[in-house]
Parts: sequence; structure tokens; C-alpha cells
Amino acid sequence: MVRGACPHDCPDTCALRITVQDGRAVKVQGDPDHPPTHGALCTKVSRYAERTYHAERVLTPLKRVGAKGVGSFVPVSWDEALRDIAGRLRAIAARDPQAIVPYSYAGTMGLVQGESMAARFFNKLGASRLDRTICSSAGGEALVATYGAKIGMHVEHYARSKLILVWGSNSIASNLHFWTFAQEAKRSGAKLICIDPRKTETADKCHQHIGLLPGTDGALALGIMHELIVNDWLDHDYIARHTEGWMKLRERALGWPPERAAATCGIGADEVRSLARDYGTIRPAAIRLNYGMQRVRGGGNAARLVAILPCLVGAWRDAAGGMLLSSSGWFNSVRNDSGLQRPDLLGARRPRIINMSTIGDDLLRESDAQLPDRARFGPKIEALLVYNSNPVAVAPESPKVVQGFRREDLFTVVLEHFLTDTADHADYVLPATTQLEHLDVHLSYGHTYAMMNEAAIAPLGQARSNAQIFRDLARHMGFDEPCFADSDEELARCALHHNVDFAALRERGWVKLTLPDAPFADGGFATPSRKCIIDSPQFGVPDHVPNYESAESSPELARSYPLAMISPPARNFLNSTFVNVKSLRDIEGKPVLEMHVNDALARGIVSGQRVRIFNQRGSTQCTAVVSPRARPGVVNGLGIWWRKLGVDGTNVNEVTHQRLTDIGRAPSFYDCLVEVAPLPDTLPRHTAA
Ligand SMILES: Nc1nc2c(c(=O)[nH]1)N[C@H]1C(S)=C(S)[C@@H](COP(=O)(O)OP(=O)(O)OC[C@H]3O[C@@H](n4cnc5c(=O)[nH]c(N)nc54)[C@H](O)[C@@H]3O)O[C@H]1N2
Ligand SMILES: Nc1nc2c(c(=O)[nH]1)N[C@H]1C(S)=C(S)[C@@H](COP(=O)(O)OP(=O)(O)OC[C@H]3O[C@@H](n4cnc5c(=O)[nH]c(N)nc54)[C@H](O)[C@@H]3O)O[C@H]1N2
Ligand SMILES: [Mo]
Repeated sequence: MVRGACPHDCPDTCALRITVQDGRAVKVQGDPDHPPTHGALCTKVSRYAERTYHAERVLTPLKRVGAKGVGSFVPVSWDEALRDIAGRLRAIAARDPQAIVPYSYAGTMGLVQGESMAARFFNKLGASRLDRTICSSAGGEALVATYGAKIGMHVEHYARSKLILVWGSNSIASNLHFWTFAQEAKRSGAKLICIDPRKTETADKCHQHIGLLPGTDGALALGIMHELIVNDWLDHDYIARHTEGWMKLRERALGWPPERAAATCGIGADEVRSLARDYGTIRPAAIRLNYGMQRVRGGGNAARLVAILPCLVGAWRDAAGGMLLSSSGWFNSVRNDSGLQRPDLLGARRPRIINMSTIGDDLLRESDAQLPDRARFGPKIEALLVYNSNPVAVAPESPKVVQGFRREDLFTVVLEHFLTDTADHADYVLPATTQLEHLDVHLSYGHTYAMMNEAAIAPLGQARSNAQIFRDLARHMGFDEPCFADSDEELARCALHHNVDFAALRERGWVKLTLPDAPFADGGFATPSRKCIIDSPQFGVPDHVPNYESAESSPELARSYPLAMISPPARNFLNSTFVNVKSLRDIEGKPVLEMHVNDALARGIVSGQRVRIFNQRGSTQCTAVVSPRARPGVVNGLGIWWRKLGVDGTNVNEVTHQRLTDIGRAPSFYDCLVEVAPLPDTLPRHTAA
């Protein structure tokens, strides 16, 4: 048995036990001793061995021979690939290293196989820096502005809550191990309320579902505050001692009676009233906020408003009350990012920053060296090195992303397990190891344990770990600082400060941080004043910020494209990962669009029919499912399919846009108007019984 950690971008970061027989991983199970994992894995990760031994794994370096996007490659040796890549990068760097851009996200959340040797490599090179905003930076920066860090409740304590608001989270699909604690609370009599435009499988299991319009959570929070004020359900002592700026927000909230909030949210005023009564009167009251609610223009403001709620009612006084959006900030004092990433290798250089969420536009931009400094983009992007991400499938507004990746004058290297939509556009694909084949150290954004992942098996074929590939590239570039020789094990040892006992981490597989049970019972937020910041010096007093695209904010656009589309994850995929694992794809079937019966009827659409989703940016085809999971006016396009495994070689990001959130420069995937039309002659055929 080998101890591992799940590498995926998920709050749960499960502890794994891998059974190896004759050098082959035969079983991947959850560690029964690790409290949050509790011996259980999701369906996807229990199939991890199937993914690792998949017949289509890329196991040798590949060089492109066909057109970009077609996916025709020939195998080449590591030496040939590395020499050619280093030569190409050296030539570009000689003109301006900022023309080289790293593109990575959380394909693995590991500290070693994420930004360690890779960061050292790009720092030394002086490449563009990447603003990694594609997922959580709106809510994350909102939390930092409010609490001073991304910190909150311990997940285990939800088991004792009496009220749980599951807010913008399909926990059963994407935060299963929190859900186990919520179920325990439910069995002990807690009330569970789900706040989500989609009636998810999680909503089905809650006592109440509030199906608001996407991007209206700020208005709902203000409506709740109105009721807390007028019914005097406030904890005046907590507010006075542990918050800053309440009087200004109080005044704003008084302008949001339930009727106004309800009209904005597209729900009933009684729903706002009863939600506020529950929140104002049931103790302990806990909120599990998740990132689904911040993928809209006003996501940052909305997250701030929700984060303020537990202070207003003093919910933090109890360990089983408060809120959790992310726990990652609890690790700030243990992670050694600068040791791992070596920003000192930049010297005095401060390369430009490219936002990963606007890669579509940025790949299509020309150099504009003649413009004044402030407006400058800098050099045209000439090379992209992609690892731990599949941008052609996951980045917004894919018509532009694809056009960018197809540029003949762009040199693209992709480190991957599979020929993804992105890898299909590469000049070189380099075979990377999976979590079973390499060493890593993990932290979590849903619990408070540091985790170890040992290599369970030898790398398959010629696969190399990301850290190894960047070590090899550094050697070919002639980078001779000793830090470029650090092994994966040395990187793992360097990932955490000495306040975490590395030997104990290795021995046990995980180490829990020492933290107070009720972290803000007596204030003590991570802000300079130790108070919760309501009136932020940077962002002011939070407000409801309407979507970019909605009947409220863009009535003209809404006449042509009257349906709001959200595109949350399909349960059996992890973003675009696992879409090519057949047993999981079989469960999901095909790309679907859930529609309310009224919206379907109005368009002559029936369940099972192929439809076209379109707007001014593009169009994508999928199968309509007329379903109570969709509310009127909102359609749910479950993601994120590989384009080439979809219906017409595209996916939902064909229609999403690149405009950024109010806080955190993040994409607004769920702030998107579309129209849907049936495709002729695509009714499902019924064979006579
Ligand atoms: N099975 C599975 N698990 C995953 C993932 C996956 O792809 N599949 N992805 C992982 C990743 S990268 C992340 S970031 C997390 C994502 O998990 P979450 O943070 O939970 O975010 P989403 O899944 O985007 O959305 C969660 C819910 O928010 C709802 N939602 C959409 N718009 C709004 C809104 O405006 N307001 C409110 N209140 N709700 C809204 C969606 O309908 C959805 O049910 O999950 C991780 N876990
Ligand atoms: N429309 C829409 N778009 C979305 C979202 C949405 O809800 N709706 N969600 C957004 C969110 S929350 C996120 S986080 C992003 C996610 O976007 P990405 O971070 O790109 O996530 P994945 O699609 O899972 O792709 C990760 C890739 O990394 C590869 N990988 C895994 N481990 C390793 C490794 O060790 N080495 C190397 N070299 N490769 C590895 C996997 O094979 C996989 O192809 O997508 C965003 N896009
Ligand atoms: Mo994410």
C-alpha cells in the first residue's frame, strides 16, 4: 500500500491508499483514517487507475506533422524535442523573453508538479508572468478584502450546525466530503437550504431550494440584511467589536426590502423573508459558500456581502457557525512559495502579466511598442508553454482561443497525459506522469491538512514529471544555478517551512494544522485591525452589481438572446479532465442543455432533441433535456466537454465571454445570454416496442 493524495482541483483533497501488485497500481481507495476523506472517494477518482493506464496516454514526446488542431504527430526522442524547444525559446528570448508565456492551472494541485521548477524556469528566463484567475480569484480576493485571508470554518464542524446554507455549491458533485458532514447535521435535525439557479442533486436533498437568477446573490444578501436590521436579529456586540464600516452598509441594506431583492433575484419576497428569519434565529448557522456564485460580473461584491453575514448575527461565536469559501489561507504560514518558485531569479526584471482568462484576445494581439506605457500590451505572444491545463476547452470565448492557438507563427509546447483539444494545437507534446507516478506535496482549500503523495509506480513509457521536464529544459537552456538541479524529492522537502514535520507527513500521509476550533469567536480576523472589513479602502462598501448580460443591464441584447446560460461542471468530469475516460463519459452520455418546460415549449423543443445554443460570439450544439433542474429563463449547459468529443467539435465556451469580474480579474462564465433553437430532423427515433 502506498500513500497518496488526490491531485485534482477540488476542495476535498482526499488521502489515497494505492494498492500495487507487481509494479502495477490495481486499486485506488480513500484513506479511512484521514477524517475528511473518511475512506470514501468520488466515482471519478476511484477510476484513477483506469485513467493512468488508458490506452491513449501520451507516452513519448510528439512532434507535430499536420495542421494545428488536427492532432497529427510523430514520436521523437526526448533529446531531439528538448534541443529543438530550447533552441526556439532561446531565439525568441534573445528578442524579448516576455514573448514567451507560461499557461498553467490546477490540473494537479501539487506544489512540486505545479509551480516549482516551472516557476524557477520562467523566472530565470524572464518570461511573461501569468495571472492565474480562471477559477476563484473573484471570491478569493473578496475574502481577503473582508477577512484578510482565505480562511473560514473547519469542514468537520458543519456536522454540528443547525442551519446550513449551501450557497452556490453543488456539494454532492463537487465537494462530496463536506456533504457527508452536512448529512450528519441533517440527521441531527439541521435545516439545509440550497441557493442555486439550478435545482441540483444537492438541492434535491436540502429542505429548501431557492432558485435565484444567476448573478443576483448580492441582492439576496442585501435583502437578508434588511430583514436582520428591521427585526433586530443582529449581534450588536459582535458588530461593534469585530467589524469596521457597518453603518454605511446598514444604510445601503435598508434600501433592499424583500420585495426589491426578490424582484432582482427572480424569486418570491416570502422566500427572502423566511431565509432571513432562519438565518437570524437558528444557531449555530453555517454557510458553505462556493465558487459557483462568483463567476459573474459582480461575483466579488456578492462574495463580500455573503462573507459579512456571519459577523452580523455573531455566527462565528460557535465552531459550528460561520462560513467557508476557502481554507487555503490557513496554510499561508506553512507554505514556502518563494523557496519553491525563486522569484529572486527575476533580478530587477518585472515582466508583464498576462491574464489567463483573456488568452483568447491576448493571443490575437499584435505588439504595440509604440503606445504609451500604460496602454502597452508589450510584445506579441510568440511561444506558449502549457502544463496542468486545457485552455482550448476551458478558457472563455473559445472561437478566439482556437483562432489564437491556430496561429502559424505561435510556437506551442504542451505537457500532457493525453491529446486534449489543447495538445492537438501543439508543436510539441511532452508526456507527463500522473499522480500515481510522481512525488508531491498538497495543501487544501476545503480542509486544513497538509498531504503527501508518494510515487506508487514507475513512470509509464517515457513519461516524466513536470518538475523533471522543466529541469531538463533548464539544462538545455544552459541555466546553471544549483536550484535547477533540485530533484523532485528536494523540491518536496522545500515546499513547506519547518513548522510542518516532513518526516511525520511522509510517515502518516497527512498532518493537520494546529488552529482554534472557532477561529473568529472573539474576532481575530487576518486584517491589520483584526476586524472584518465592511468598508474596504480598496473596494468601498459592497453592493449588488448586475451581470454584464441580463434583462436588467442589457435589455437590447436580452431581446435577441433572452436566456441566461450557466455552465457548471458535470458530476463525473473534473473540469475537462476525465471526459476521455469512457466509463465516466458513458455515465454523462453526451453534452446536454437543461431547459425549463416553458422555455422549451416556446421554442418547439422536446427532450432528447438536438439544439443549437448561440449568441453574438458563436454557437455550439448539444442535446436538450427538458427538466425541472432548469428554472424559467435560465438554461444549464453542463461542462466541460472536450470539443472533439462533443457533438460538433465545440463546447459551451463557444458562447461565453472574456469580460472580467468586479474584483479579482476573473472570467464571468455564468454571466452569459444565449438563444436556443431546435435543429431540424434531430428528434430522437423511437423504435416500436
Ligand atoms: N465533480 C466535479 N467536482 C468538481 C469540479 C468538477 O468539474 N466536477 N470542479 C472543481 C473546481 S475547479 C471547482 S472551482 C469547484 C467548483 O465547484 P463550486 O465552487 O461548487 O462551483 P460550480 O460547480 O461552478 O457551481 C456550483 C453551483 O453554483 C451554481 N451557480 C451558478 N451560478 C450561480 C449564481 O449566480 N449564484 C448561485 N448562488 N449559484 C450559482 C451552479 O448551478 C452550481 O450548481 O469544484 C471542483 N470539484
Ligand atoms: N464554461 C465553463 N468554463 C469553465 C468552468 C465552468 O464552470 N464553465 N470552470 C472553470 C474552472 S473553475 C476552472 S478551475 C478551469 C479549469 O481548467 P483547467 O485547469 O485547464 O482544468 P482541466 O480541464 O481539468 O485540465 C487540466 C489538464 O491538466 C492535465 N494534467 C493533470 N495532471 C497533470 C500533470 O501532472 N502534468 C501535466 N503536464 N498535466 C497534467 C490533465 O490531463 C488535464 O488535461 O476551467 C474553467 N472553465
Ligand atoms: Mo475551478
